[in-house]
Amino acid sequence: METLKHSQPFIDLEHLHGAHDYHPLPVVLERGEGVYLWDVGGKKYFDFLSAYSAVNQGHCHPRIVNALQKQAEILTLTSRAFHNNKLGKYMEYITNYFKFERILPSNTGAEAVEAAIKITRKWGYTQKNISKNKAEIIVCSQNFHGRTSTIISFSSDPESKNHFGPHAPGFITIPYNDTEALESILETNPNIAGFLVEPIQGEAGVYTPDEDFIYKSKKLCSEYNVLFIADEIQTGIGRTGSLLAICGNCTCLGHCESQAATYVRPDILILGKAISGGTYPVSAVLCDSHIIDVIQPGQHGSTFGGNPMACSVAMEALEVIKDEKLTQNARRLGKLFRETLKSYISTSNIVDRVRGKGLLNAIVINDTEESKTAWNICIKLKENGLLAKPTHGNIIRFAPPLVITEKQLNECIDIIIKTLKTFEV
Ligand code: IF1
Repeated sequence: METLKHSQPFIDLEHLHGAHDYHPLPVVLERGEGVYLWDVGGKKYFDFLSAYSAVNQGHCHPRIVNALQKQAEILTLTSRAFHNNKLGKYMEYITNYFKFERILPSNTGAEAVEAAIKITRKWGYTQKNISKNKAEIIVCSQNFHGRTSTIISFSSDPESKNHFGPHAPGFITIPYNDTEALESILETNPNIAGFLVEPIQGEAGVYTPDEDFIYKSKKLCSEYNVLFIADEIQTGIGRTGSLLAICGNCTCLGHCESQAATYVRPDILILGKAISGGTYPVSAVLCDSHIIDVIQPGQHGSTFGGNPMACSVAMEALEVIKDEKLTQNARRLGKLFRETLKSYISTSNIVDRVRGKGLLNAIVINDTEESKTAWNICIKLKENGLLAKPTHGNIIRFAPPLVITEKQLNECIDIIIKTLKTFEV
């Protein structure tokens, strides 16, 4: 009750003056460090959401904060009307890091997805000779790619889509993880410019597809001259135990030199969130010259895209992922998390299963989507010092910062199991 007494005035102000576009857990946070968060009453929590995988490097990572502070004192924004001394270096750094020739820098994830859609459509018209305004992009049901008007046009979530029409045309939906459905469209429809897909569907409830789904989809796209567009905004940057989730089971743990058989190189890679370690909005579209050069001066842009702050912070945040071997940590501790939970689940009647990859995991609660059980479990987890939130109805996502140690993870597993046991019927 102590904590709520401190928190309520902050919650009331949000309710009184803000849009009610979220239903947050009743906690008001004021400080973060590594895997920890503190609320305004001084209570300490483990963060098991990581701001939807934007804080892979841990809250307020000293190296990233230092980069932010230093740049903030020198130059924050020039716009792209002029050059600046950070953008070229950042472009060279990130294209080498992910092994693509070029980058289009932007700010939010949805903005990068929108840019990828524009690039794909224009590539379709100018390189594949699709008739004017006839280009189509294939997407998967249960997708989440952002909340702009174009993107929600192809959402299958009524809450994201309804009452925001008229919806943008030019998208065809197939079931996720269904390469037969993909092929049946590719072999009959000459207007397909691209296939936009999440390697793991985060918001849908951490759906991990069949091992060969991404590989087979990319192969089909190559056969039918269609751009394979990977949205790694949530799954990228080490979260799933590979630098990119599309690396599949490639053992490179990032910076793929091995080009292992299962390695998939998308035609367009979309990144966001943890590019900056959660300290600044940074997103990116990465691809090669023959694709990105369909965009000529005056045909795309944004005020903040590629600003010196974003460049400085992103280079440091990506360096931290490498230096601290966070991809490898996510792979090892993710396995420990799922194996430990699986043994508890075998005896549980409240949890149906655990699924995920690396440190992007979720449990499915043995109750209906409409039930409040998952929410109530998250309220109890909060009281027990761990913050997580349901994705849909009966699914709880668990995604701690990748800097978590084995000792901290075991403490969190104990909290999770202890809490779940109080809901056993
Ligand atoms: C919300 C979800 C997660 C994303 C993928 C693009 C974007 C996101 C795969 C857009 C953003 C955020 C948005 C936030 C909650 C969160 C989310 F629940 F919405 F779906 F993580 F799963 N592609 N995801 O996950 O990036 O424009 O937000 O920078 O809108 O509620 P953004």
